[in-house]
Amino acid sequence: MTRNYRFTFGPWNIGTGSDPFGPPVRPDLPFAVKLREYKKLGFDGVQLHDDDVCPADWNVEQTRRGCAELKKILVDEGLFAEFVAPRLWEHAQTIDGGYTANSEADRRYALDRSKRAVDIANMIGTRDIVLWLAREGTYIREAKCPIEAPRRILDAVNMLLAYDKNIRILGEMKPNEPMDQAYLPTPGHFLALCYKSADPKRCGVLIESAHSILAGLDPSDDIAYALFHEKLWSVHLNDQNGLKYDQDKSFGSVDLRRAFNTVWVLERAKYGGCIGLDVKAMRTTKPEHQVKHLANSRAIFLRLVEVARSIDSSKVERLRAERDYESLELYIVEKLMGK
Ligand code: 3MF
Ligand code: MG
Repeated sequence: MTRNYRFTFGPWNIGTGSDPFGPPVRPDLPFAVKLREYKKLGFDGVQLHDDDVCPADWNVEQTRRGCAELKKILVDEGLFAEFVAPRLWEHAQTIDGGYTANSEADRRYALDRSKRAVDIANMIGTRDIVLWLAREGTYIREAKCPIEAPRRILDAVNMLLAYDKNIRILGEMKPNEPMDQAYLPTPGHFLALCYKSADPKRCGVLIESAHSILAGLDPSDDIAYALFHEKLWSVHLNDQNGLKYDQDKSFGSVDLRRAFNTVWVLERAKYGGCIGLDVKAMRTTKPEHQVKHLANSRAIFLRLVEVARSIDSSKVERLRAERDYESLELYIVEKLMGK
């Protein structure tokens, strides 16, 4: 059963526990050490930011060497690279956003850096580029032109599609954090942009559970809508306790029924993309336990796959036909309680 799904995570998912109010509480593991954990934990592939592969200021030759080194480690470990995401939110030239910055020089930096992420993707063997548009938003709405902003994002997407005729763009939308307000806050917003792009077939989404929850939506509905468009190309499954900061809690750890909805939808659609788990360990987690949240999230996912597969669909159909949603609800909740 497990062979049906390929599991991935990013090196940022093994972290030091630092938060805006306190310093690291666990040592920072070297990337090569993290890579050795993947297979042990039952994972198959790695999600990467451009500067997880090598520093963003390296020249062409250094970058080529950095990519070759990582590629070799991936091959040796039996892993694949799922995607590369340009990290457009840490550099001084992305303070006011990447593609939507008011400064033309800063926008140029974001575009050049994104093209370089495409080069890196080619060198490590993936065609998927994820755009988490972290700072494409504002703290005050008057700061930028809200009509021009989506146009600039679209121009950037088109520029990347033209730069390499093979890559795919996956928008990972989030309504807030780090910005107060994002320009394209939900997957639906990005899907509309996909159809306006120069090559809609190569534009789709990565949907993160916590991001949908922060937008007040059920992740399974966002996921189902993207599946309807045949544009769900990756997921970041996790959980989120209400409308707070982005918590990246272990999948299913807050709302098991909501997690079940997600798995049930993916199962019904025979979703073939990777199951990315964008989860963080609690700050209280000891160093020796710092990868448990990844193993746990994967285990909860697989357990919910079993539950989804045990659902008697003829019973569901009968209860639907009778409009007996009360009994249908009890049936699902009892399944979740192990009955
Ligand atoms: C933020 C995120 C990001 C993205 C990552 C890859 C740091 O809420 O989810 O994690 O997933 O940048 O796109
Ligand atoms: Mg994410």
